[in-house]
Amino acid sequence: MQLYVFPPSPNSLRCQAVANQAGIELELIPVDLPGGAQMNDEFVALNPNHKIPTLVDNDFVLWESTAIMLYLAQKGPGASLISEDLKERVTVAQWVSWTTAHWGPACRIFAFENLIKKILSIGDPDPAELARGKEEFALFGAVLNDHLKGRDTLVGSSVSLADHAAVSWLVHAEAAGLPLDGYDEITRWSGNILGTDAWQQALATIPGQ
Ligand SMILES: N[C@@H](CCC(=O)N[C@@H](CS)C(=O)NCC(=O)O)C(=O)O
Repeated sequence: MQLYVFPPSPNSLRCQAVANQAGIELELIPVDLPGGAQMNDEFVALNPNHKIPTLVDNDFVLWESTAIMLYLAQKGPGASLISEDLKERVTVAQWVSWTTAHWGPACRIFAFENLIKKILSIGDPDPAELARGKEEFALFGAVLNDHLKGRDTLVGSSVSLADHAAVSWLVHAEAAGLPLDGYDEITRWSGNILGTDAWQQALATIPGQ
């Protein structure tokens, strides 16, 4: 299986972490996003949204990181990442959806303003956007922090797609300037999840790591 990635992207890394936990070896194909390689005809034919990650499994093509995680979680020879318990399964879906709808967008404001703008040399952080980010982060960070009290994982007792999805936004927490002071439960949990072999192997694929 080939996974088209932009190595530092949280959306790529979460898929890689799931593949590692599921025991799937992926061939990683880097796509030069700053150079515009995602607009090449060959790539757009795979993903008309021109976005990574994109998975190719022989003649099957899949895009959207949450769908790719779900596929990899059920395809691997390793322990299944999908709980047999219906309520656990839908609660995982709840946290994955929440990450897509709320947590990711809140974190992305900081990543864009403090990190991506610098990398692409497209101007200084916009204080109004950072203020909006702080409001969003306060709202959704509190939800995550409160839920994690007394827990090591978001759902059940093993690391699930919920943890992989939500933690991916914390990979660049320091460089993005995420306002994590006081969110001790998030810091504890993310340190543990990002310290797992599955995440360490994924993070090792970022050039310069
Ligand atoms: N909802 C998508 C988001 C994917 C996404 O935003 N990918 C970005 C990099 S993190 C991208 O490929 N951007 C290139 C472009 O939009 O041209 C997913 O979860 O896979």
